[in-house]
This record gives sequence, structure tokens and C-alpha cells, in this order.
Amino acid sequence: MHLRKFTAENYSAALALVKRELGGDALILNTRSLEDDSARKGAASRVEITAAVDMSHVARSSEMGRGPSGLPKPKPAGIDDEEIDLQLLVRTLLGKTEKAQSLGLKDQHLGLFSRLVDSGIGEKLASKMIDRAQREISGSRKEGSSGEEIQVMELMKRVMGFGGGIQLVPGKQKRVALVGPTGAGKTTTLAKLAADFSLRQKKKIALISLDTFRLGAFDQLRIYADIMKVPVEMAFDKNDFWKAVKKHADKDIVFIDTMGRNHRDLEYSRDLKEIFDTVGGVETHLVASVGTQEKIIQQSWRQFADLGIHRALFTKMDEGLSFGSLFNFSLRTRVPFSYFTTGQRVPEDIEVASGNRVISLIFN
Ligand SMILES: Nc1nc2c(ncn2[C@@H]2O[C@H](COP(=O)(O)OP(=O)(O)O)[C@@H](O)[C@H]2O)c(=O)[nH]1
Ligand SMILES: [Mg+2]
Repeated sequence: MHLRKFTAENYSAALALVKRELGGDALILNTRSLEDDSARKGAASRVEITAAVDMSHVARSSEMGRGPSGLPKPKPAGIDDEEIDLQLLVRTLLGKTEKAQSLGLKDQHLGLFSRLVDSGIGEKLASKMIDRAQREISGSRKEGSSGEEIQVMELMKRVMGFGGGIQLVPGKQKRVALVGPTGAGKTTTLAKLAADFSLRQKKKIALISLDTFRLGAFDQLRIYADIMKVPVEMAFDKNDFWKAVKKHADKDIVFIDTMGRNHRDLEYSRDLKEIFDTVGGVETHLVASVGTQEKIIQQSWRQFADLGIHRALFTKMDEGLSFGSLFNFSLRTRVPFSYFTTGQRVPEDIEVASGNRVISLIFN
């Protein structure tokens, strides 16, 4: 390892120096701002970057006839796996350092920034949250970097939308439809909700399935309905649907299961709207698995623009690897969360969505 320090008036100038002197493979070991009297005297403050160049790497580039300027030609050395890991780690850090600095973040926030970005939160969004949290702290005179992490958590909870679970209005029938891609967990979740309201809360409920196309889809729901001893209807079109809802006018809640369609099929949204409009007042929950690519979830939300989505219900939290997508989704769509599901067990694996849960998953 060959170590050098570089100072300049800002990080991008210092990084440019590092690259010029040590080449693009230089590793950044530390960055700091040199806080001296110069700032108070009106002179520009300076920053310092400690960089290193890996000798084994220099050896390889020198063999190819090119080495970073001014460095002694080192002995060739083998690289073991541990070294490669370290290089990767430091380069990843370099990437984040540069990104964080280009977004105007301070050094002490790099750890927090990395954590947010690693969870899948967009870089701009992450830096905005840190910036805002910092301003809130200076407004309330709290200090220290752990204070900032807590402030970021609090802020994230505040800016996400939570609609609570399904709320009943006395004397009025509640109609809840689950929509979303095939395999997201609509039918399973519907069974969990139905169990909670009928068995635990002792409400009168009925189930209606609009998923009549796929073989066996109705059976899945009917088995759950039989176990819970609640009525279940199959509706092929809007006329059937209207009749089914009328038949169960005495129920507190009607749960509506739907089929998935390709997320690009915009026709589907219009079809469902036409069906739901025959009775009106249907609350729609978009069901999406937290493991699904963000882009697909986003498209699936857009697919239902005509219908209108009232709540977002995320499934398979037990299988998720990163949870920043929940935060991104909430801020992009402003659709409040209703429930999270956490496993395949009916009826246990469901909970009302909360900010605490999202935060604990992101910050584990
Ligand atoms: N691990 C896990 N699996 C789930 C969860 N919710 C549903 N599933 C599974 O996902 C698969 C598809 O569920 P299903 O309800 O049929 O999806 P639908 O096509 O949207 O109706 C089934 O194997 C479910 O058991 C969950 O929260 N966690
Ligand atoms: Mg289904």
C-alpha cells in the first residue's frame, strides 16, 4: 500500500488530484474537512483525502507498461480473496463517498447514507432525508450523529402514509377489493382478513371472487370460505357481481378477490371499474410482494389509474431482502399502506402496516 494525502478546496477537486496522481484504482481511505481559522478569516476552507494505491495492482498495470506516475515499480505480488474483498469494499465506499459528496452531504453522514441506499432507498431521497433531519436537529438543538439517525427514522415515519386497517362505518356495508399481479398473495391475504373479521371480530362477511378464469382459483377461496363458514360467490361479469352484492346486503363486509393480469394491461383497470361501479363504494387495496422489482410494482400501481387505488398492501415481508422500496413507493405514489403480510399461515401472518415496522426492517 502506498499512502498519500491530498488537500484541495472541495472534495471533487481533491478527488481529481487523487485520480491524476494515483490513477483510477486509488482507494480512498479517509476524507475530512480541515476546519481551521481560515473559514472565519474569510478564506475558503479546505478538505483532505487520504488515498492509497494497491501495490499488487500497480504491479499488474506496470507489467502492461503503464503505472501511476511517480511511484516506484513494486514487486509483483499475488492477490488473495481477502484482499479482493477489501478492494471491493473500499471501492464501493469510494463510489458512495463521491455520490454523497456530489449530493452535498457531510462526511459524518456517509454511514447513514450508505445504510439507506443499501436498503434500496433512492440516493437523492436518502440525501434529502438526511439533510432535512439535520435541519430539524439544528432547529431543536439536538446534537450528535446518533441523534441524526433517530431524527431520520422519525422523519421517515412521518412522511410515509399509513391508513390503518380496514375501518367499518356503523350502518354502512364495507366493500374491499384486493387487486394486483398474479401470485402477489391476494387470495391468501383475503382469507386472512376474512378470518380476522368473521372469527375474531364477529362481523358478518361474504366473499366474492372475480377470479373465475383460472382453473382452481375459485376452489382456493371456497376452501377457506368453507373452513370459516362464510358464504362465497363467483361472479363472471358485472351483472353477476351486482347480484352477489345485493344478495349479501345484510353483511358488514364484502371481500372481493380478483385475478391478476399482466401489469401492462390497462384495459383491466377499466373493466374492474365498470364492475365495481355497479355497486359503488368499493375500497381498493393494491397487493404487491415486497420482493417484486420496484419498477413492476410501480407499473402495477399505474395500471389501476382508472380504477383508483386507495391502499397499498405489501405481502411476503418474511421473504423480503431490502425494504427501502416500501419507502420509495410511499413517497412516489402517496398511497397509504394498509396491511403487511409476513408468511403463508392463514390467519396468523398479517399485521396492520406501521412506520415502526418499516423502520425496523430498513435499519434492522
Ligand atoms: N412467504 C410468504 N408467502 C406468501 C405470503 N402471502 C402469500 N404467500 C404465498 O404466495 C403464493 C401466491 O398466493 P395467492 O394468494 O394465491 O396469490 P394471488 O395470485 O395474488 O391470489 C401462495 O403460495 C401463498 O402461500 C406471505 O406473506 N409470505
Ligand atoms: Mg388468487
